[in-house]
Amino acid sequence: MKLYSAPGTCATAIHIALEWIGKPYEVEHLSMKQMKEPEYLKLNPSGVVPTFVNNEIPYTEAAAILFHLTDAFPEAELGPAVGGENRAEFYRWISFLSGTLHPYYWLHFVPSRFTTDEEGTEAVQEASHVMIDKALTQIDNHLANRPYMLGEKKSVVDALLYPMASWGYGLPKPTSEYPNIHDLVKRLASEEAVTNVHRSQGTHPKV
Ligand SMILES: N[C@@H](CCC(=O)N[C@@H](CS)C(=O)NCC(=O)O)C(=O)O
Repeated sequence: MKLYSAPGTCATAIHIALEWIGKPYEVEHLSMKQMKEPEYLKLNPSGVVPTFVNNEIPYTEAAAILFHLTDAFPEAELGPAVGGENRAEFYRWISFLSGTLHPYYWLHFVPSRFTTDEEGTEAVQEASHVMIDKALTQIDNHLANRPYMLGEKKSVVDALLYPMASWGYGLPKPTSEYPNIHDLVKRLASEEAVTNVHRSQGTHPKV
């Protein structure tokens, strides 16, 4: 198993999931430039991370990879089983993080991609902060009466939230102002699996 990742990105979630699975894997950290090279584009035509390769089959899209790993390694209990209680919540939150929260961050990190007005990037970022706050508030409220996103049990939803909540520490309203998310990030950051991921990336927890 091989993961193509980059430090601090959403691919961190897949890296955490591989640590939780506990089987041998390798990781290659790519630069933004390497993600656009023809060899890599053959694996991931979007030119982004993550890409997960197993038995020479490349898998792309963080959400799809997390669903796949959950079903391929049931013994690792990365999420609820197909047809089981909570599976719909599992789809819901992976979709929300990947399809709603994550794109809001693009406006913050690469605002120039979302306006043709050279003077307009600051306004794009400001708009993103409003949208990110709306999504993080929803997540924080959800976590008010449960320790993990799916209830009492940790899952790859929490792994996907980890990098996205970590990005928020650099925003005008930092993640520390969402107490339940902040608490979950702290608990995950103290895990050996997450420490191993940070070591491999050469990064540190934001908490
Ligand atoms: N929809 C894709 C988005 C992946 C994505 O945006 N990855 C970012 C890192 S978090 C990236 O590689 N960005 C490089 C770029 O946009 O050029 C997924 O969920 O896998």
